[in-house]
Amino acid sequence: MKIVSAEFMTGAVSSRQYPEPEWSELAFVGRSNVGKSSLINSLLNRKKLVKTSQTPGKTQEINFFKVNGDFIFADLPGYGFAKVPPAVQKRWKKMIEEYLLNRETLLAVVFIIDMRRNPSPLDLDLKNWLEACDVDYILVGTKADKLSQTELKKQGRKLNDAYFEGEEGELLIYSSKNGRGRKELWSVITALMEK
Ligand SMILES: Nc1nc2c(ncn2[C@@H]2O[C@H](COP(=O)(O)OP(=O)(O)OP(=O)(O)O)[C@@H](O)[C@H]2O)c(=O)[nH]1
Ligand SMILES: [Mg+2]
Repeated sequence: MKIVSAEFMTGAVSSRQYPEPEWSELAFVGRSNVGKSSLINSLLNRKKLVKTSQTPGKTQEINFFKVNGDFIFADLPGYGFAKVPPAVQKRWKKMIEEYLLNRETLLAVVFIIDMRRNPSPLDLDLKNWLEACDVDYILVGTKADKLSQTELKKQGRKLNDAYFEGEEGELLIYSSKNGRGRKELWSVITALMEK
């Protein structure tokens, strides 16, 4: 996909603040600090369109970006960061669920996990929840640049087993640092958009 334009639209904490439902939308979801905002920047070839941070819990609202004047990327706050007070965690969870359940223009979720981490209960909960609610998702394992080829193979197998055992589906390996998987992810996204 050639990126002609990418711009920030608005941030929202409740559905009243979402942009008008006029364009197809993809949402980027995953644990706090997993690399959601970096992945959006990498897909859009922008270094700083979306703020990234080494401090988990940076993205605290849903941020909407218009791409090529034609569709929307929504960057969701990360879940599961232990240092966020329980009340805030609860509010975020509500915010994410409200969005995923009600956003009528949502095409699919880009569900991001860390290639280096073993399958976590929180992530598997999200997977089951997405499936129960009938939300389509693409599972992406990011930060692949931090592993050797051998380790990647092993982790890839482990994660695929945990997430897709006996089912259709495959983890897409990604790195926002070196662009690995970018082409593959775009082709999955464009196929979804043309459906
Ligand atoms: N090496 C490497 N580092 C990455 C990659 N993706 C993200 N990072 C780093 O991971 C940290 C977190 O990245 P963010 O993109 O801010 O993560 P996030 O999921 O948006 O975080 P929250 O908004 O806090 O939930 C930053 O220090 C990034 O530079 C990657 O593919 N490779
Ligand atoms: Mg972020």
